[in-house]
Amino acid sequence: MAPKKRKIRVAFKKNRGKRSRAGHELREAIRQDDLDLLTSGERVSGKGNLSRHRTIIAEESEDGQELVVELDVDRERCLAGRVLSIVGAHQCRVQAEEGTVYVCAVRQILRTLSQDARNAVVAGDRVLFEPEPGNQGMIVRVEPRSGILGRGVGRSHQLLVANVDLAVIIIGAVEPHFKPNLIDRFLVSCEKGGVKPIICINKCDLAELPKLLPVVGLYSGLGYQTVLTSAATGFGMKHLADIIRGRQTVFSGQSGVGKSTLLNAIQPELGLVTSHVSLDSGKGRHTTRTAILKQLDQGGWVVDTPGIRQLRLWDVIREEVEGYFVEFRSFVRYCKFPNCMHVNEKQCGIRAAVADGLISAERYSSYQKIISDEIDPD
Ligand SMILES: Nc1nc2c(ncn2[C@@H]2O[C@H](COP(=O)(O)OP(=O)(O)OP(=O)(O)O)[C@@H](O)[C@H]2O)c(=O)[nH]1
Ligand SMILES: [Mg+2]
Ligand SMILES: [Zn+2]
Repeated sequence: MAPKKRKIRVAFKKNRGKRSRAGHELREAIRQDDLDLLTSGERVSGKGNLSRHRTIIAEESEDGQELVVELDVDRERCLAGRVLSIVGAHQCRVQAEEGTVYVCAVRQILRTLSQDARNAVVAGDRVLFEPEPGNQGMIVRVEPRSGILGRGVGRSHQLLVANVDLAVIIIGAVEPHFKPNLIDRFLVSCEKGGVKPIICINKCDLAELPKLLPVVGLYSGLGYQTVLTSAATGFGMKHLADIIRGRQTVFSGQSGVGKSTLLNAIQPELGLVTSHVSLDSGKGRHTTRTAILKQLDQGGWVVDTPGIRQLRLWDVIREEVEGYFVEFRSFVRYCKFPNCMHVNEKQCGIRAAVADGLISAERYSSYQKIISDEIDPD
């Protein structure tokens, strides 16, 4: 379905005081776009700080989550490009279609309209920008996104990457110790964001393969492709390279699992910085600090992301979580209550299936933690 176009009115603060708060108020103002706000022109509304309104044309994404503004964009002057990475608070590196990389600022109104200024532009975004001398530029439009990965941070939402079609969730065969709950959260997040997930167990040179079979069996049994690799020995690397060829991929997982090392092994010229896992804690050191998009010689591109400890799901309501646990689907029909949350209700098909070993106890435990918003400690 084509995105809906509609007019909305945006309130501009006369005096930009505290920025984050202002962004919130502006967003609220946008939500009130009922009919009486659909008149064009500027006027003084008498609403104190929120005093200037302008009518703009915006496209809304299908889920109503995003607004893409078409405000006096002079397409003749613009180049199309893709955001490679964010630099500092308000700038990003953008690669134009012909290959040149520009350092671009982001037009204020795009920051105002995004639900959180940090999400105005993310790695993977397709943008239009006005080039300026010295390979600089100004982003004036962000194209509607598909295939996103994001997470909750505090009370807001942080987009990690946009326009990916494949997420490789990397876990370590040894340290850092992998957390099944984190994998399950990634899987939910991918399903929600329209991204196909696969699981990659790296550092297989350090592990006894038979010990990994239960994890491989569990996830491949659920239909998630699972690959075993060692960036150190090259084991499984061709397979992984083949999987990401020609695709728009994001590598995600805990710090220290080898995301950057795997990409360097696939294409050494990428020269991504890597670092040892701390011997004391068995944790990575958060070597990769920001999401970086890289073109692959074999076709396609990949975004290397910073390791994350936890993944708080965003915009996922309790009732929809069961739908993201694929193996629950055939058992919910045995629940007595149609609104069963599968926690302590009587005659629950899911709990019966767990008791019978038909659903894995780890997966059920992940489900419970997700619906109670319980995050594993580091
Ligand atoms: N033995 C072994 N070590 C590996 C392998 N892959 C990565 N490493 C090592 O693991 C450490 C962490 O690798 P990185 O690539 O920096 O990990 P990362 O996932 O990018 O970590 P962040 O950028 O912090 O998120 C480095 O010392 C790598 O050499 C592997 O397959 N086997
Ligand atoms: Mg890294
Ligand atoms: Zn139930």
